Amino acid sequence: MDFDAFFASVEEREHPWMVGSPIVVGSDPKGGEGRGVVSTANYAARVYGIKSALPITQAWKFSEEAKRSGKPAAYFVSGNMGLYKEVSREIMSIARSYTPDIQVAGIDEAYLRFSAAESFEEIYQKILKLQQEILHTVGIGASFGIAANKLIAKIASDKKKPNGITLVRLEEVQPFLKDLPIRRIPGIGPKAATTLHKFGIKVVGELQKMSKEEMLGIFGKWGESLYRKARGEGSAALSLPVAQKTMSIDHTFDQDMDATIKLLGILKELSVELIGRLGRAGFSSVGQVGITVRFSDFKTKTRQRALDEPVDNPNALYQGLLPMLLPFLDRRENPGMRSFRLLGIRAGKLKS
Ligand code: TTP
Ligand code: MG
Repeated sequence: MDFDAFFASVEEREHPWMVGSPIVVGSDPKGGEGRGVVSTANYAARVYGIKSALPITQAWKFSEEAKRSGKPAAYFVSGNMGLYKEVSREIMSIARSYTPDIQVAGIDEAYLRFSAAESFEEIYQKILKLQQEILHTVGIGASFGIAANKLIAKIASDKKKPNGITLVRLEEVQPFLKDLPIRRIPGIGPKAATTLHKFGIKVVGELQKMSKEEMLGIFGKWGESLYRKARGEGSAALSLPVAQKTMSIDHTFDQDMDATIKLLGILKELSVELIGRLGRAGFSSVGQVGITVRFSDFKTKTRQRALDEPVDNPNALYQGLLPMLLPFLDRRENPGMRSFRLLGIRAGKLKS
Protein backbone atom coordinates (compact mmCIF):
# COMPACT_ATOMS: atom_id res chain seq x y z
CA MET A 1 0.00 0.00 0.00
CA ASP A 2 1.36 3.42 -0.99
CA PHE A 3 -0.63 6.64 -0.68
CA ASP A 4 -0.96 8.83 -3.76
CA ALA A 5 0.91 12.16 -3.77
CA PHE A 6 0.46 11.87 -0.05
CA PHE A 7 1.25 15.27 1.48
CA ALA A 8 -0.40 17.04 -1.44
CA SER A 9 -3.50 14.82 -1.16
CA VAL A 10 -3.85 15.82 2.48
CA GLU A 11 -3.58 19.49 1.50
CA GLU A 12 -6.29 18.99 -1.15
CA ARG A 13 -8.52 17.43 1.43
CA GLU A 14 -7.92 20.31 3.85
CA HIS A 15 -8.44 23.02 1.23
CA PRO A 16 -11.32 21.99 -1.05
CA TRP A 17 -10.82 25.03 -3.27
CA MET A 18 -7.45 23.61 -4.32
CA VAL A 19 -8.97 20.39 -5.67
CA GLY A 20 -8.03 19.93 -9.31
CA SER A 21 -5.30 22.59 -9.17
CA PRO A 22 -1.55 21.96 -9.11
CA ILE A 23 -0.27 21.81 -5.50
CA VAL A 24 3.34 21.85 -4.36
CA VAL A 25 4.26 20.97 -0.77
CA GLY A 26 7.74 22.14 0.13
CA SER A 27 9.80 25.07 1.28
CA ASP A 28 8.66 28.66 0.73
CA PRO A 29 9.40 29.63 -2.92
CA LYS A 30 9.67 33.31 -1.93
CA GLY A 31 8.71 34.46 -5.41
CA GLY A 32 11.48 32.41 -7.00
CA GLU A 33 14.17 33.32 -4.47
CA GLY A 34 13.46 30.54 -1.96
CA ARG A 35 15.84 27.87 -0.76
CA GLY A 36 15.06 24.19 -0.30
CA VAL A 37 13.15 21.61 -2.29
CA VAL A 38 9.77 20.17 -3.15
CA SER A 39 8.54 17.49 -0.72
CA THR A 40 5.81 16.34 -3.04
CA ALA A 41 3.62 17.62 -5.83
CA ASN A 42 0.15 16.41 -6.76
CA TYR A 43 -0.48 14.89 -10.18
CA ALA A 44 -1.68 18.20 -11.68
CA ALA A 45 1.65 19.79 -10.69
CA ARG A 46 3.63 16.79 -11.98
CA VAL A 47 2.25 17.61 -15.44
CA TYR A 48 4.33 20.82 -15.19
CA GLY A 49 7.45 18.77 -14.41
CA ILE A 50 7.29 19.50 -10.68
CA LYS A 51 8.27 16.52 -8.51
CA SER A 52 9.82 15.47 -5.19
CA ALA A 53 13.33 16.79 -4.48
CA LEU A 54 13.21 19.42 -7.26
CA PRO A 55 14.65 22.78 -6.08
CA ILE A 56 11.74 24.99 -5.08
CA THR A 57 13.05 27.78 -7.35
CA GLN A 58 12.72 25.43 -10.32
CA ALA A 59 9.19 24.47 -9.27
CA TRP A 60 8.33 28.17 -9.10
CA LYS A 61 9.70 28.68 -12.61
CA PHE A 62 7.64 25.81 -14.01
CA SER A 63 4.54 27.21 -12.36
CA GLU A 64 5.20 30.71 -13.72
CA GLU A 65 5.77 29.33 -17.23
CA ALA A 66 2.48 27.45 -17.03
CA LYS A 67 0.73 30.62 -15.89
CA ARG A 68 2.13 32.56 -18.86
CA SER A 69 0.71 29.96 -21.22
CA GLY A 70 -2.74 30.39 -19.69
CA LYS A 71 -2.70 27.41 -17.33
CA PRO A 72 -3.37 27.68 -13.59
CA ALA A 73 -0.41 28.55 -11.34
CA ALA A 74 0.43 26.07 -8.58
CA TYR A 75 -0.49 26.54 -4.94
CA PHE A 76 2.67 26.41 -2.82
CA VAL A 77 2.13 25.18 0.74
CA SER A 78 4.68 24.65 3.47
CA GLY A 79 3.24 21.43 4.83
CA ASN A 80 2.03 20.19 8.17
CA MET A 81 3.95 17.11 9.26
CA GLY A 82 1.87 16.63 12.41
CA LEU A 83 -1.29 16.36 10.35
CA TYR A 84 0.33 14.01 7.79
CA LYS A 85 1.37 11.67 10.60
CA GLU A 86 -2.13 11.73 12.03
CA VAL A 87 -3.72 10.95 8.66
CA SER A 88 -1.16 8.20 8.10
CA ARG A 89 -1.96 6.58 11.46
CA GLU A 90 -5.66 6.77 10.66
CA ILE A 91 -5.20 4.95 7.35
CA MET A 92 -2.88 2.35 8.89
CA SER A 93 -5.49 1.57 11.50
CA ILE A 94 -8.17 1.06 8.85
CA ALA A 95 -5.78 -1.29 7.04
CA ARG A 96 -5.23 -3.15 10.30
CA SER A 97 -8.93 -3.98 10.38
CA TYR A 98 -8.42 -5.90 7.12
CA THR A 99 -5.36 -7.78 8.34
CA PRO A 100 -3.49 -7.56 11.62
CA ASP A 101 -0.20 -8.37 9.86
CA ILE A 102 1.11 -4.99 8.81
CA GLN A 103 4.62 -3.65 8.41
CA VAL A 104 4.52 0.14 8.33
CA ALA A 105 7.45 0.98 6.08
CA GLY A 106 7.18 4.76 6.00
CA ILE A 107 4.73 7.59 6.51
CA ASP A 108 2.86 6.66 3.33
CA GLU A 109 3.61 3.00 2.78
CA ALA A 110 3.00 -0.34 4.43
CA TYR A 111 3.07 -4.05 3.64
CA LEU A 112 -0.10 -5.99 4.39
CA ARG A 113 0.10 -9.74 4.66
CA PHE A 114 -2.83 -12.02 3.91
CA SER A 115 -3.10 -15.74 4.41
CA ALA A 116 -1.71 -17.98 1.69
CA ALA A 117 -4.98 -19.88 2.00
CA GLU A 118 -6.72 -16.96 0.27
CA SER A 119 -6.60 -16.70 -3.49
CA PHE A 120 -5.20 -13.64 -5.23
CA GLU A 121 -8.75 -12.88 -6.40
CA GLU A 122 -10.09 -12.94 -2.84
CA ILE A 123 -7.31 -10.66 -1.70
CA TYR A 124 -7.96 -8.36 -4.66
CA GLN A 125 -11.58 -7.96 -3.58
CA LYS A 126 -10.52 -7.12 -0.02
CA ILE A 127 -8.01 -4.56 -1.23
CA LEU A 128 -10.64 -2.97 -3.46
CA LYS A 129 -12.86 -2.56 -0.40
CA LEU A 130 -10.00 -1.21 1.69
CA GLN A 131 -9.09 1.30 -1.01
CA GLN A 132 -12.71 2.51 -1.18
CA GLU A 133 -12.97 2.76 2.58
CA ILE A 134 -9.80 4.85 2.82
CA LEU A 135 -11.03 7.13 0.07
CA HIS A 136 -14.47 7.60 1.58
CA THR A 137 -13.61 7.88 5.24
CA VAL A 138 -10.19 9.59 5.11
CA GLY A 139 -10.38 11.24 1.70
CA ILE A 140 -6.97 10.05 0.51
CA GLY A 141 -6.13 7.92 -2.52
CA ALA A 142 -3.92 4.87 -2.15
CA SER A 143 -2.43 2.43 -4.63
CA PHE A 144 -1.73 -1.24 -4.06
CA GLY A 145 0.45 -4.00 -5.43
CA ILE A 146 -0.57 -7.58 -4.74
CA ALA A 147 2.12 -10.22 -5.12
CA ALA A 148 3.84 -13.13 -3.41
CA ASN A 149 6.70 -11.09 -1.99
CA LYS A 150 7.38 -7.55 -0.79
CA LEU A 151 9.71 -6.65 -3.67
CA ILE A 152 7.16 -7.38 -6.40
CA ALA A 153 4.30 -5.92 -4.33
CA LYS A 154 6.18 -2.65 -3.88
CA ILE A 155 7.07 -2.33 -7.54
CA ALA A 156 3.50 -3.22 -8.51
CA SER A 157 2.02 -0.61 -6.15
CA ASP A 158 3.64 2.08 -8.30
CA LYS A 159 2.38 0.70 -11.62
CA LYS A 160 -1.11 2.23 -11.84
CA LYS A 161 -0.93 5.32 -9.65
CA PRO A 162 -3.11 7.06 -8.58
CA ASN A 163 -5.90 4.85 -7.16
CA GLY A 164 -4.49 1.75 -8.80
CA ILE A 165 -4.39 -1.89 -7.84
CA THR A 166 -1.90 -4.12 -9.63
CA LEU A 167 -2.03 -7.86 -9.19
CA VAL A 168 1.03 -9.90 -10.18
CA ARG A 169 0.38 -13.64 -10.03
CA LEU A 170 3.31 -16.05 -9.75
CA GLU A 171 3.33 -16.86 -13.45
CA GLU A 172 3.14 -13.14 -14.27
CA VAL A 173 6.32 -12.16 -12.42
CA GLN A 174 8.67 -12.68 -15.36
CA PRO A 175 6.54 -10.86 -17.96
CA PHE A 176 5.99 -8.09 -15.40
CA LEU A 177 9.74 -7.63 -14.86
CA LYS A 178 10.93 -8.10 -18.44
CA ASP A 179 10.24 -4.59 -19.78
CA LEU A 180 10.40 -2.77 -16.46
CA PRO A 181 12.96 0.09 -16.41
CA ILE A 182 15.76 -0.86 -14.02
CA ARG A 183 15.14 2.27 -11.91
CA ARG A 184 11.86 0.73 -10.75
CA ILE A 185 13.84 -1.83 -8.73
CA PRO A 186 14.11 -0.47 -5.17
CA GLY A 187 17.77 0.19 -4.48
CA ILE A 188 18.74 1.05 -8.05
CA GLY A 189 19.30 4.78 -7.76
CA PRO A 190 20.67 7.26 -10.30
CA LYS A 191 24.28 6.09 -9.82
CA ALA A 192 23.68 2.37 -10.27
CA ALA A 193 21.37 3.14 -13.21
CA THR A 194 24.08 5.21 -14.95
CA THR A 195 26.58 2.40 -14.47
CA LEU A 196 24.16 -0.16 -15.90
CA HIS A 197 23.19 2.08 -18.81
CA LYS A 198 26.88 2.09 -19.80
CA PHE A 199 26.55 -1.65 -20.23
CA GLY A 200 23.49 -1.07 -22.40
CA ILE A 201 21.13 -2.30 -19.70
CA LYS A 202 17.86 -0.37 -19.53
CA VAL A 203 15.21 -2.89 -18.52
CA VAL A 204 15.12 -5.70 -15.99
CA GLY A 205 14.99 -8.37 -18.69
CA GLU A 206 18.44 -7.24 -19.82
CA LEU A 207 19.67 -7.10 -16.25
CA GLN A 208 18.72 -10.78 -15.85
CA LYS A 209 21.25 -11.68 -18.54
CA MET A 210 24.14 -10.36 -16.46
CA SER A 211 25.92 -13.09 -14.51
CA LYS A 212 26.27 -13.03 -10.75
CA GLU A 213 30.05 -12.75 -11.10
CA GLU A 214 29.71 -9.66 -13.30
CA MET A 215 27.37 -8.03 -10.81
CA LEU A 216 29.68 -8.80 -7.90
CA GLY A 217 32.58 -7.38 -9.92
CA ILE A 218 30.78 -4.12 -10.60
CA PHE A 219 28.81 -3.57 -7.41
CA GLY A 220 30.68 -5.60 -4.80
CA LYS A 221 28.59 -7.26 -2.12
CA TRP A 222 25.43 -5.43 -3.22
CA GLY A 223 25.68 -7.30 -6.55
CA GLU A 224 24.42 -10.41 -4.78
CA SER A 225 21.19 -8.74 -3.73
CA LEU A 226 20.82 -7.11 -7.14
CA TYR A 227 21.12 -10.51 -8.78
CA ARG A 228 18.20 -11.82 -6.74
CA LYS A 229 16.10 -8.69 -7.17
CA ALA A 230 16.49 -8.86 -10.95
CA ARG A 231 14.82 -12.27 -10.76
CA GLY A 232 11.98 -10.97 -8.62
CA GLU A 233 13.18 -12.89 -5.59
CA GLY A 234 12.40 -11.29 -2.28
CA SER A 235 11.11 -11.89 1.17
CA ALA A 236 7.49 -12.08 2.22
CA ALA A 237 8.30 -11.86 5.93
CA LEU A 238 7.21 -8.70 7.69
CA SER A 239 9.91 -6.94 9.66
CA LEU A 240 8.14 -5.64 12.69
CA PRO A 241 9.83 -2.99 14.82
CA VAL A 242 11.43 -4.29 18.01
CA ALA A 243 9.86 -2.58 20.97
CA GLN A 244 12.01 0.32 22.06
CA LYS A 245 13.11 -0.07 25.65
CA THR A 246 15.03 3.13 26.40
CA MET A 247 15.41 6.63 25.05
CA SER A 248 18.23 9.04 25.84
CA ILE A 249 19.63 12.44 24.98
CA ASP A 250 23.14 13.77 25.47
CA HIS A 251 24.27 17.34 25.53
CA THR A 252 27.91 18.21 24.87
CA PHE A 253 28.79 21.68 26.12
CA ASP A 254 30.42 24.25 23.83
CA GLN A 255 32.90 24.86 26.64
CA ASP A 256 33.61 22.65 29.62
CA MET A 257 31.18 23.57 32.34
CA ASP A 258 31.61 23.77 36.10
CA ALA A 259 28.77 26.06 37.15
CA THR A 260 26.42 23.91 39.24
CA ILE A 261 23.47 26.17 38.67
CA LYS A 262 23.85 25.93 34.88
CA LEU A 263 24.16 22.16 35.03
CA LEU A 264 20.94 21.93 36.96
CA GLY A 265 19.30 24.18 34.38
CA ILE A 266 20.51 21.92 31.60
CA LEU A 267 19.28 18.86 33.46
CA LYS A 268 15.88 20.51 33.56
CA GLU A 269 15.94 21.37 29.83
CA LEU A 270 16.96 17.83 28.94
CA SER A 271 14.09 16.49 31.06
CA VAL A 272 11.61 18.67 29.17
CA GLU A 273 13.06 17.59 25.83
CA LEU A 274 13.09 13.89 26.67
CA ILE A 275 9.50 13.86 27.96
CA GLY A 276 8.49 15.64 24.74
CA ARG A 277 10.24 13.06 22.57
CA LEU A 278 8.80 10.18 24.57
CA GLY A 279 5.31 11.61 24.15
CA ARG A 280 5.76 11.96 20.40
CA ALA A 281 6.96 8.36 20.23
CA GLY A 282 3.80 7.25 22.02
CA PHE A 283 5.20 6.57 25.50
CA SER A 284 3.34 7.76 28.55
CA SER A 285 5.55 6.83 31.51
CA VAL A 286 9.13 6.16 32.59
CA GLY A 287 10.01 3.58 35.25
CA GLN A 288 13.79 3.87 35.27
CA VAL A 289 16.18 6.79 34.84
CA GLY A 290 19.88 7.20 34.20
CA ILE A 291 22.50 9.87 33.71
CA THR A 292 25.83 10.05 31.92
CA VAL A 293 28.50 12.59 32.83
CA ARG A 294 31.73 13.10 30.94
CA PHE A 295 34.47 15.12 32.59
CA SER A 296 36.96 17.46 30.92
CA ASP A 297 39.48 14.57 30.98
CA PHE A 298 36.96 12.44 28.99
CA LYS A 299 36.39 10.05 31.89
CA THR A 300 32.75 9.02 31.61
CA LYS A 301 30.43 7.78 34.36
CA THR A 302 26.91 6.47 34.18
CA ARG A 303 24.37 5.91 36.94
CA GLN A 304 20.89 4.52 36.81
CA ARG A 305 18.10 3.72 39.19
CA ALA A 306 14.57 2.40 39.25
CA LEU A 307 11.90 4.86 40.32
CA ASP A 308 9.48 3.99 43.12
CA GLU A 309 6.65 5.37 40.98
CA PRO A 310 6.68 5.74 37.17
CA VAL A 311 6.88 9.41 36.09
CA ASP A 312 5.19 11.14 33.19
CA ASN A 313 6.19 14.81 33.31
CA PRO A 314 9.42 16.84 33.02
CA ASN A 315 9.53 17.96 36.64
CA ALA A 316 9.07 14.47 38.06
CA LEU A 317 11.72 13.17 35.65
CA TYR A 318 14.07 15.93 36.79
CA GLN A 319 13.42 15.05 40.45
CA GLY A 320 14.18 11.42 39.63
CA LEU A 321 17.47 12.31 37.94
CA LEU A 322 18.71 14.89 40.43
CA PRO A 323 19.90 12.52 43.21
CA MET A 324 22.23 10.85 40.70
CA LEU A 325 23.74 14.10 39.46
CA LEU A 326 24.30 15.82 42.82
CA PRO A 327 27.22 13.63 44.01
CA PHE A 328 29.11 14.55 40.83
CA LEU A 329 28.84 18.20 41.72
CA ASP A 330 30.93 17.83 44.90
CA ARG A 331 33.83 15.75 46.18
CA ARG A 332 31.73 12.64 46.79
CA GLU A 333 31.97 11.53 43.14
CA ASN A 334 34.26 14.23 41.75
CA PRO A 335 37.22 14.61 44.13
CA GLY A 336 39.37 16.51 41.62
CA MET A 337 36.46 18.89 40.93
CA ARG A 338 36.91 18.44 37.19
CA SER A 339 34.61 20.41 34.93
CA PHE A 340 32.01 18.75 32.69
CA ARG A 341 32.11 18.09 29.00
CA LEU A 342 28.82 16.28 28.55
CA LEU A 343 25.62 15.57 30.40
CA GLY A 344 23.20 12.91 29.20
CA ILE A 345 19.96 11.48 30.53
CA ARG A 346 18.19 8.25 29.81
CA ALA A 347 14.68 6.94 30.38
CA GLY A 348 14.01 3.21 30.70
CA LYS A 349 11.14 0.84 31.55
CA LEU A 350 8.97 2.78 29.12
CA LYS A 351 5.21 2.24 28.99
CA SER A 352 3.01 3.29 26.11
P1 TTP B 1 6.26 8.95 -2.19
O1 TTP B 1 5.37 7.79 -1.92
O2 TTP B 1 7.54 8.73 -2.89
O3 TTP B 1 5.50 10.06 -3.04
P2 TTP B 1 4.02 10.51 -3.05
O4 TTP B 1 3.18 9.75 -2.08
O5 TTP B 1 4.01 12.01 -2.86
O6 TTP B 1 3.60 10.23 -4.52
P3 TTP B 1 3.22 8.87 -5.23
O7 TTP B 1 1.79 9.05 -5.62
O8 TTP B 1 4.13 8.77 -6.40
O9 TTP B 1 3.40 7.78 -4.22
O10 TTP B 1 6.59 9.73 -0.85
C1 TTP B 1 5.64 9.86 0.22
C2 TTP B 1 5.76 11.20 0.90
O11 TTP B 1 7.09 11.40 1.36
C3 TTP B 1 5.47 12.39 -0.03
O12 TTP B 1 4.11 12.75 -0.08
C4 TTP B 1 6.34 13.46 0.53
C5 TTP B 1 7.48 12.75 1.20
N1 TTP B 1 8.69 12.88 0.36
C6 TTP B 1 9.57 13.93 0.60
O13 TTP B 1 9.35 14.73 1.52
N2 TTP B 1 10.69 14.05 -0.20
C7 TTP B 1 10.97 13.19 -1.23
O14 TTP B 1 11.99 13.35 -1.94
C8 TTP B 1 10.05 12.10 -1.47
C9 TTP B 1 10.29 11.11 -2.59
C10 TTP B 1 8.95 11.99 -0.65
MG1 MG C 1 3.20 7.64 -2.07
